[in-house]
Amino acid sequence: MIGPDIAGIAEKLGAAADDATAIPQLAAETGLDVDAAYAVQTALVKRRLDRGERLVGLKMGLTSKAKMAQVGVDEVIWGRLTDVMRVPDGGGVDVGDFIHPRVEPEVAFLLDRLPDPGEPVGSFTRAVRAVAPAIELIDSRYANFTFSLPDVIADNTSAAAFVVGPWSPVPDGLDNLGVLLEIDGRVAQVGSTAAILGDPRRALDEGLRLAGRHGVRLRKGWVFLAGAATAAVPLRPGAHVRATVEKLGSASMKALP
Ligand code: OOG
Ligand code: MG
Repeated sequence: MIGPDIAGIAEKLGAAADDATAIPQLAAETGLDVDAAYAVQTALVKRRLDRGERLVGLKMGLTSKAKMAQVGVDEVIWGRLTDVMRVPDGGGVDVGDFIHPRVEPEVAFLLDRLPDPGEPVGSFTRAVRAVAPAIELIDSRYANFTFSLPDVIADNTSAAAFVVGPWSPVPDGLDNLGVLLEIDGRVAQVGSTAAILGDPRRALDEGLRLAGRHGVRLRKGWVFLAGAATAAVPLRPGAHVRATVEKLGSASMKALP
């Protein structure tokens, strides 16, 4: 049997992102399963690397019930971050560069000494040098921000841009910190880091395990996004966005008018 056209699907998704134009879902029609979807993601990210982008991190998706419920997919997923996706703290994006961007509050880890493939994290403070509040801008390439599990995996888990706030040393507890997403100074989402797999440190175990299954090794110096604690909110032109995590401070960005 001839399998799905991995390169062709990656090209469609890449062009949709480049042109900021939504496409129909394609997993059902092309017979894409989860493994083939990660192969598409690899090809899609390679397309970026081939034009000079650098891998700078890994992001987890759907690590909270709020996110799973919002998109109707209930499996933890992971995707890749490149340097071009990074927006400086306080920086701006143009909504026109995206299809239907949403923002969500995240916790970022700065990776340090990681275990060998297949080994558990062991000491979190050895594996993670610092933590920071962060904002992820997600932008599904599928019409109506609607997708199946293999669809969203193939689409690099909707990754589009991210902002990392100031790094702090790892605090004693990360498992029950208040999380706030503000738009133009008004509270848009409230949550707790406990929503992230019970403790965001678990997201790193999951990331190592799930990415390791596909032969992907996390690297020292990479940024790791543990997944949003709350649902995501549409990003409108001119909006000022701030994500605050108790004890860690805030990350912010704005959308150009
Ligand atoms: C998929 C990406 C999910 C998160 O933090 O849960 C994600 C999506 O919601 O489009 O990044
Ligand atoms: Mg996210």
